[in-house]
Amino acid sequence: MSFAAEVNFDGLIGPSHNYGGLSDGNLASAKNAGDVSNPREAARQGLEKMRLLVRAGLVQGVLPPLPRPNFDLLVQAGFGGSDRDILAAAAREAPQLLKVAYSASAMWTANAATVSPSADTADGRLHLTPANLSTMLHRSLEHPDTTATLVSVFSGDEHFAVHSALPMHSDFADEGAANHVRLCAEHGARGVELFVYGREAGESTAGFPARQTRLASEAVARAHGLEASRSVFARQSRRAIEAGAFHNDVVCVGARDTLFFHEAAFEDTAGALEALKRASSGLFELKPVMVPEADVPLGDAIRSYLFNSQLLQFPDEDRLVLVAPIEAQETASTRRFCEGMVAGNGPIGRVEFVDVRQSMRNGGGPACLRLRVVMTETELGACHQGVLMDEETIDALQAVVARTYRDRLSPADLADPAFADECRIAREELLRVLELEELA
Ligand code: SUG
Repeated sequence: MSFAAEVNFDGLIGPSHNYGGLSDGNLASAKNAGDVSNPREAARQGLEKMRLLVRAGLVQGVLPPLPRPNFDLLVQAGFGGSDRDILAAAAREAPQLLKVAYSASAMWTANAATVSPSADTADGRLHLTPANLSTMLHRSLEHPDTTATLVSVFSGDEHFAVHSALPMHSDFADEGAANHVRLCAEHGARGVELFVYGREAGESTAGFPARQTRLASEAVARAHGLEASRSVFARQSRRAIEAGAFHNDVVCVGARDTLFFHEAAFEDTAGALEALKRASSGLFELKPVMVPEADVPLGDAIRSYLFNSQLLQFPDEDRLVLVAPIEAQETASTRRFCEGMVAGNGPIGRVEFVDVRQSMRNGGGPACLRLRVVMTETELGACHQGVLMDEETIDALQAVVARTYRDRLSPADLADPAFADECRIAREELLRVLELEELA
């Protein structure tokens, strides 16, 4: 087994962060639709969360925002002429589409891709499959640019395999790592990969959409060359989806040998745990931490986003640290649960609360904002170095954000033609800091 680090690649929140109300089944997105957002503050909060991990001695990466507005969408929708003509006509005739074209949703990099570390794959390479995000129109626009970013960051066939997104059809609906958990003894050791899906291909469900199919999860596992005996496919409970858990990571997070989840997360909890125990035999002993409904009602879990936390091994601590949204401290049941949990002798020894409220108001907590990539030292040395964060680079990005981002953005402001130029200039400056000008 070679040494490996878990690198969190956070999405750098883009200048067009706004409350579009675009995600059916995402309660926060619906509740805050039309509100005024603060992109500058959103990006600041995200960068300070990254700083916390850098200071803790973890390896932290960043993925830049995608180009917005997405003119391709507007042209495909029949708008033509100059950029200004296109924006003016879209604002007049299709304001909903303009919101879609401006969405900064790529900030939630847990949905950028599914990642299998080289310790798990047949060819010994690190595999990434960009998620097609086919269920939501605004998110379905992400994967071509996300793929380009991943190819730039993880370049070189010797170590990395960046696959194409799955076919754009609802049978292959894929939301990436938000429905995927990797468990292991040590990051560098062979692990078990848990894929959580909400429906079968071809199955139609009433109510809120199930954004991941079993077929999509299986296709990713196959492409990554995972061992069948070390892969588990479990169905997310319909009840969780109907309560607003549009991704499994709203009710479940895992790290190392620990799976922290709500009682209502899976359709068949006993079956899922049994399968995980079987898959991990000989590798590690699974430590499930199930939160009962009686302690934390599902509604509180989803409102507070307790489970949408980062579960991390800090270098100087014996037990895992849960980096949770501040809303989980402000919600009585989840705060009480956390207090009891850390006072006990389970695998989670501390909870650190962070303020990512701007993202939370669109349904994105600390876990949504990061893509976990377990990397060996060689892989770390082979990837693009400009995206690996230290405090100076975070300062440099903060300076760009402070200078180029608006601190007030309402959906009506998207009609301002000057805003498109602002977004382009801000992104170009960020790309310069990250030495990724090729993506401009
Ligand atoms: O896909 N919100 C995102 C939130 C994604 C959270 N990610 C994870 N759970 N991993 C979504 O629903 C809202 C955009 C808007 O309404 O403007 C949005 O896309």
